[in-house]
Amino acid sequence: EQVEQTYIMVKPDGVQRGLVGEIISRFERKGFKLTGLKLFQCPKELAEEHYKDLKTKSFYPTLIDYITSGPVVCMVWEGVGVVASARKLIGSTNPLQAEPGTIRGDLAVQTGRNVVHGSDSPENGKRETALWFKEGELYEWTPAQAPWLME
Ligand code: YYY
Ligand code: MG
Repeated sequence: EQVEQTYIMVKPDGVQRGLVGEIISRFERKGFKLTGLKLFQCPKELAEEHYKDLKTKSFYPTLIDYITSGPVVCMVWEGVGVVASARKLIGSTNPLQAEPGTIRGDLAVQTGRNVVHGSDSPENGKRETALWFKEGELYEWTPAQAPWLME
C-alpha cells in the first residue's frame, strides 16, 4: 500500500459559489492529509499545461477561459489510495450523471461548471502537484489522528 498524492482544485465556480469549505471538508472528514493549500489566480500558460491532453477537444478554449476566470483553491491531499478515492468523492465529469453523495452529484449540474478537479492517476497526481506548487509550499506533517485512521 503506497502513499499517493493527488492534486485537487476548487474551480472558479466553486469559489464564486462559496463551496470552498464544503469541498475541503469532504476530503478532511474522509481522513486524507492536506499537504498544500492556496488561493490562486491561474495564468493562461499554466491552465494550458495542466489541460494539455485536451488541447484538440472542441471545449478546450472555453475550458481554459473558465479555469482562468477567477481565483481557484489549489490543494494537495496525501494518503494510501487517495487518487482513486478522491475521484469517487468527486463523482463523474458530467454532474448530472454523478451519484448523489459525490461533490459533483450534490453541488453541480453542468460539465462546464463542475466545481472541482482531481488527478486521474498517481503519476498525474505527482505531475500536477509539481505544476501547481513550489517546493516550499508543501508541508510534511503527522496528523494527531493518524493512529485512529490507520492500524
Ligand atoms: O477529470 P475530469 O475533470 O472528470 O474530466 P476530464 O475528461 O479530464 O476533462 C477535464 C475538464 O474538461 C472537465 O472537468 C470539464 C471539461 N470538459 C468539458 O467542458 N466538456 C467535456 N465534454 C468534457 C470535459
Ligand atoms: Mg481529468
